Amino acid sequence: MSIYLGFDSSTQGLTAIAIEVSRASRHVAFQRTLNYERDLPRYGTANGVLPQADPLVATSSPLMWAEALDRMMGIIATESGIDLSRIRAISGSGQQHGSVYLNSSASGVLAALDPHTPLADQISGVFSRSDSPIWMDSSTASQCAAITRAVGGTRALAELTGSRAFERFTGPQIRKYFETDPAGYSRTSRIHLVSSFMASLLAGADAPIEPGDGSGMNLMDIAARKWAPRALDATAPGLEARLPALGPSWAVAGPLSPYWTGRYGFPAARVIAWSGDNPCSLVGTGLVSQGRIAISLGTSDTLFGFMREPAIDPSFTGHVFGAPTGGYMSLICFKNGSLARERIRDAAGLTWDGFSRALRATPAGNGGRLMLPWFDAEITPEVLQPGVHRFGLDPADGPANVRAVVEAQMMAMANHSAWMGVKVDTIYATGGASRNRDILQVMADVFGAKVDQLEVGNSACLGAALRAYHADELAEGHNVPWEDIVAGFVEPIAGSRVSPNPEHTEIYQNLRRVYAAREAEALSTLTSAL
Ligand code: XUL
Repeated sequence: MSIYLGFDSSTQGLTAIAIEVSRASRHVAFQRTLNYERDLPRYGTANGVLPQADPLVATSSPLMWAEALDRMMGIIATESGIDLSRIRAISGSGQQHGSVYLNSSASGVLAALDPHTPLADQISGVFSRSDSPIWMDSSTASQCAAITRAVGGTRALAELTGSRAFERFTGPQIRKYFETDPAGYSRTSRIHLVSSFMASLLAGADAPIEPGDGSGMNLMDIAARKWAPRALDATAPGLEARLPALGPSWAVAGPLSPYWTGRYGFPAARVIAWSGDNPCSLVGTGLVSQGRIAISLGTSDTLFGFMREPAIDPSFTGHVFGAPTGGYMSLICFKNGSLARERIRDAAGLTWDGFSRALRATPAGNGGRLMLPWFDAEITPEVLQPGVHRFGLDPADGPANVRAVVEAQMMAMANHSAWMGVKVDTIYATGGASRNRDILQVMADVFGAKVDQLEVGNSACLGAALRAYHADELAEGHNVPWEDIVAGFVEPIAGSRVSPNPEHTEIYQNLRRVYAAREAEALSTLTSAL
């Protein structure tokens, strides 16, 4: 029996999962979360974020992340009940885009940590900047504009790096640091992502950045999986020397350093490159082959899936990241998710059961009645001025509005993911609203695909543990197919499948074109009104 550890260093806390794999069985043997605000209060974060005067700025404490890792390793060693000697490999997932700034003392300090002194006490002097900008930061609009200009425009940057410039991406954050604190930037000899920083703590040496998380920086050539000199030059001087190497997602960063073996009795297990939370979730939801996508129906609705080739979203709203399985993944976010469904439900005075009954009582295609459900400013497509648009739809007709909002959401997701060039065969539905089979029926009909409900808890963390398993086998010379890696850990809920009705799918094929035209009209009116 072998044990693999997966961590998830997320915005609000650090989670660890241990999976056991043997010929006879595979299961999650241990799982624990430390919450930064509750369990590490001395850092003063709220939900893992440091207080700021400027609402656009969001930073956190890399020292806190390190202390959480130290605490969690101690918990695994003393409270998990697992046989430490069976641990073969460790990997992790980090909140994407966040960056950690280290001075020239860092590599020496990490390589010579004393097992008798807590980690945080030893590394407090290795940071050239004590806080880390994280993905919730949106204070870099001017840096995004400057980088875009220098690289030759939005399309050029998206084609080169997989995404247009986004405020939270690491490149614009680095440029802002260089512009606002040039002395701090020049004191910085290494810039890590959250993922590669955490892996470096475990290995006691610089861990590589892998293509999954590297593609959230606006710095990596998405096709070549190498640093893109044009993007580096557009960001800050001397940047390449400050970045760790790019390596494959299954790169071994080294054995667990003597700090961990000496302090807690861990074996010298392989430390595998950590990736971002979304790329790890791709594995943790079993999206390891083309034709499967996942749709999470939550506060926002998110669609993500595996792609063989690095296609680019022509509207530049979706992201393309490297997939930790090789190949690529898309990530497309639709802001008007649960909120829009709830607004319509409340306006019609319905319960969720009533909402379902309304879906069942109305015909597929809604007799051509349409809604653009932009209750809030929308990410995909980009809508800065919120507003709900109705076509042939009486706002007072509750059941028709229920069908219109769900059809709109599903058609928008199908239309705005077509650029992936993936023939969708199966959709894994997750998130709160995925429990509603009538919503899933509309999803199946619009996409013309089977929909399975997937119960995922900690998919990023589980994905990290599965990546450790895969990389360890690979290092031993066994290239285990990804399907076999995830089998038994990631399975849809038995009996949850919803199949598409071909007649309905045909109706939606036409209606999707009408929806796209209505959307384009509304967008051009909004743009000309600005
Ligand atoms: C993805 C993104 C978030 C973070 C934090 O682009 O910004 O999903 O990875 O979870």
